[in-house]
Amino acid sequence: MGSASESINTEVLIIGGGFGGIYALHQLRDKLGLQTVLVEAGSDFGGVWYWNRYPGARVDSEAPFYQLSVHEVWKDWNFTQRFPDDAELRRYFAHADRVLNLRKDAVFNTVIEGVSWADGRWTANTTDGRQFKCKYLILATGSSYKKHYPDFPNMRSYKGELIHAADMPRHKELDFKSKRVAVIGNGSTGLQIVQELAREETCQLTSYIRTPNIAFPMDQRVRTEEEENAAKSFYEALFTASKTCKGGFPYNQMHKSWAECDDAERLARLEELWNRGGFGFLIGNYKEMLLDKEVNAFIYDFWVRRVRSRMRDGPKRDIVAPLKQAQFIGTKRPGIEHDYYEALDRPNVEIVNLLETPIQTFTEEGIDGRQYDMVFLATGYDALTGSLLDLQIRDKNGVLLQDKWKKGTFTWLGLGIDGMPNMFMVYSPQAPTSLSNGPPIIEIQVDWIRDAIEKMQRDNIDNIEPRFEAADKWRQGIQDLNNKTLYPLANSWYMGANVPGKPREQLVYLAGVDVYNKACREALQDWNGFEVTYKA
Ligand code: NA7
Repeated sequence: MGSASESINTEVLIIGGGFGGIYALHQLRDKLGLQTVLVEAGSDFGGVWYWNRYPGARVDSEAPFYQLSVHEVWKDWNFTQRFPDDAELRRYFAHADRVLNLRKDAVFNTVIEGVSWADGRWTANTTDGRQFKCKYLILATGSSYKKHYPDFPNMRSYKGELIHAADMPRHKELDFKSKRVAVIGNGSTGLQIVQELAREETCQLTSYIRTPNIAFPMDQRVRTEEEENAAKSFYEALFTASKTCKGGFPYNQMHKSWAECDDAERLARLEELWNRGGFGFLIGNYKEMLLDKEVNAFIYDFWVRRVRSRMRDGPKRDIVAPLKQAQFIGTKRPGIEHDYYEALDRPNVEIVNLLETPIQTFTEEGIDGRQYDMVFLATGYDALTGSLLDLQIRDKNGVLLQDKWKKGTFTWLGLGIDGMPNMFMVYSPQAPTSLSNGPPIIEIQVDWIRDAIEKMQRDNIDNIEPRFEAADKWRQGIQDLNNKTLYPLANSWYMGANVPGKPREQLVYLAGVDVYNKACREALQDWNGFEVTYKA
């Protein structure tokens, strides 16, 4: 649907076609019966899985928890790997689209730029001159949409293939045989690219590393159809547990504190978590890990010994797994790896330690005198807030969001912004978002939005709008809790520290999915923190 120069009126406009957008479309259209339109910049659904097609791309959150809890969707869908790859996730989105009949209300290849509110309606302009008008606006623009391109000198003079990992060519296969490839960055993305490309022995790979990734083992394995079908009997319990625990995954909890255990018990528990693989090592670990430097050092020591035992090349080992702890484990987003450390160890892989030799300049042929056929920028995103600011959205007084948030991010419950009536965010800053599991936290937020709109309609309410005082308090609560943890000590994107000029603040709600859900639900009871306007 949709063609140039038209203006589309709808009750609900959703921006973004990832998990947040499709779940919101399903809930608001199919459960509330509202006229709903979803716009998406890409040519299909999938969100990050539409854009991320780099070699080795794979989700770090495991099946079966990384999916929507919508029965019609999960009953006939089986993931084939514990950590599905990008192509399988796109097939999942296509399945959800078919089952829920989503596409008929979606407009693809549509980038919104310029959003404003007047006379009780939002207007969203597209970059190609179209217009959407709505009463309820839902921003499901994702945490990792706006790509971060560091300002490396002369980068644009490079004549080879310069590819941000989220911008892989979609219509041609890249051939890595006998190619000289540089990968800059080793967050989750750089790790996966290096891990994958290192397998191609004729590919000469150079990994540029500034902060080593403290990655945890994946323990990847095939999920058979029998296993999936057997697990389906318990899916609902698992989905519910994901929403009622702290971390968004139904992992076992550590029932003893660090102080209650001796070293032998601590090591045994670490070993157990390590061997199971996945985020359990972070989420099911001692909570003191992210609170106490000594506990963190103990766990780092456990980590570094395991990782070093997998590498033979001494200098490489000292760069990626130094015996002397240089960062607190878990305070930057850990990668989840399969054979990353073995990959780095291979003779076709070289590491440039950017702490010792930072990039001086790109040239036409490569970087600092080295020649490359391809350079991957695995340099991340202007995470959590970048995609919202890019909308060029103004509040009811005409103030741009970037001006409102110049000194810091202010939301009420991570769901709304003062001065922006009937506007709701999904997978947003100041919610558990990146320290949780995507689908359950998205469902918690969208279910809230659905219930809020239903209550508005039932109670004859025209507009709800967060109060700034509530947002200010919400932000302060997040920063206060953050200051009791080790998170502020890392230059992470959780802290907004990866993008020059971005305010340094904790962007993720840290108290847990369970507490977050409770706070949101309480506010819904009496509209606490909202200005409410009833219909005349
Ligand atoms: P991340 O996690 O932001 O990682 C970006 C990487 O790029 C990281 O290693 C950075 O090093 C490096 N980087 C960024 N800017 C520079 C400059 N200027 N110089 C050198 N190195 C740089 O992004 P990902 O795409 O890996 O992951 C994003 C999320 O997607 C991930 O967390 C999951 O949620 C999925 P640094 O650590 O800043 O020293």
